[in-house]
Parts: sequence; C-alpha cells; structure tokens
Amino acid sequence: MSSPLLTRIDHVGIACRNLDASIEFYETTFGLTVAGRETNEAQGVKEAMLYVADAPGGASYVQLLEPLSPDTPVGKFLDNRGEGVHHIGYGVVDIEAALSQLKDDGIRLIDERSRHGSLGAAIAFLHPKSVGGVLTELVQAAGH
Ligand code: V0V
Ligand code: CO
Repeated sequence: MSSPLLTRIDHVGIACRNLDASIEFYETTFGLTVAGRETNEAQGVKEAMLYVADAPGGASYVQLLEPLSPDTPVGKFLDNRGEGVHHIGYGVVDIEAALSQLKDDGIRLIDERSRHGSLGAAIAFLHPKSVGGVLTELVQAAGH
C-alpha cells in the first residue's frame, strides 16, 4: 500500500466574529496557549494558532479566524452559516507533490500552488465541493 498523503491533523479552522474574545475563551476554558498570531491580507483574516499537541512532521493546533471584511472567505461564511468549524488543515510531507497528485485524481484545487500560511507554513486549499462539503487545507509546516 502507498503511504498516506495526509500525515496529521495540523489544525481545525474556526470562524469567529471576535478574535480576542475567542482566544480568551480557548485559553480559559481549555487551557490552550497562543503559539502565533498573524494578519494574512491575502486570505482576508486575522488569525491565531493555539497549540494542542506535537504530531508527526509538526504539531496540531486550533486556528481561530476573524475576517478582515465581509467580502472574504471567512466573512461570507459567517454571514451564511454563523460561527463554527470553517476548515480542516491536514499535514502533508510535500505540498507541491500532493497538489499534483490530487489534481491528477480530479480533485478541484482552489490553489494550484502553495501559498503563505500561519507559523511560516506552506498551505493550499481544496474545494469543499470535491471533498464531501469540507473545505480542506494542505499544510507543510515550516522547516519540514
Ligand atoms: C463556502 N462553502 C463551504 C465553505 N465556504 N463549504 C464548506 N466549508 C466552507 N468553509 C460552500 C457554500 O456553502 C456554497 O455551497 C459554496 O461553497 C459557495 O460558497 P460561497 O459563499 O459563494 O463562497 P465562494 O464560492 O466565494 O468561496 C468558497 C471558497 C472560498 C471555499 C472557494 O471560501 C475559498 O477560496 N476558501 C479558501 C481560502 C480561505 O478560506 N481562507 C481563510 C482561511 P452551496 O450553497 O453552493 O451548496 S486562511 C487559513 O486557514 C490560513 C492562513 C492558514 O491556515 O494558515
Ligand atoms: Co487554516
């Protein structure tokens, strides 16, 4: 059998209206700690990564996402569905190779090439219509 394309759950992305309030909730309720915060203009978000555990090829996190404006992926999601799980980010060993394999398999790619993600990772999204309604992100962690 070939080795799995996905090697860990890197993060669960959660859409929220107020990043500071959501961070406070995850810190006080679950005892998590912020590993990094960033404004990503290209993705239209202010986000924070809260460390959960070490995992093969990286770690796993909760990613809290506040939109920079209504006309962004997370802004539209909040309007349509409200706060909640927005996407799952999976670890991969080689993101460009994974994208090329998935494209050959007929999976609809949102990103043909990897882009800049949180904590210095390379990221790329697969369309939810190709993945059973789940917005799916590939993540190659920095230094891996
Ligand atoms: C929209 N849809 C979703 C969805 N967002 N389905 C599952 N999960 C989501 N998060 C469905 C929606 O219900 C519609 O289905 C259809 O897709 C079209 O929705 P729309 O509101 O018209 O939105 P679009 O088509 O303008 O954009 C949807 C996509 C967009 C997925 C293409 O959100 C996108 O490009 N996302 C990738 C970038 C992203 O999400 N960045 C923020 C995270 P029906 O009604 O037609 O059935 S940034 C991040 O994670 C970072 C930086 C990181 O991890 O490092
Ligand atoms: Co993400």
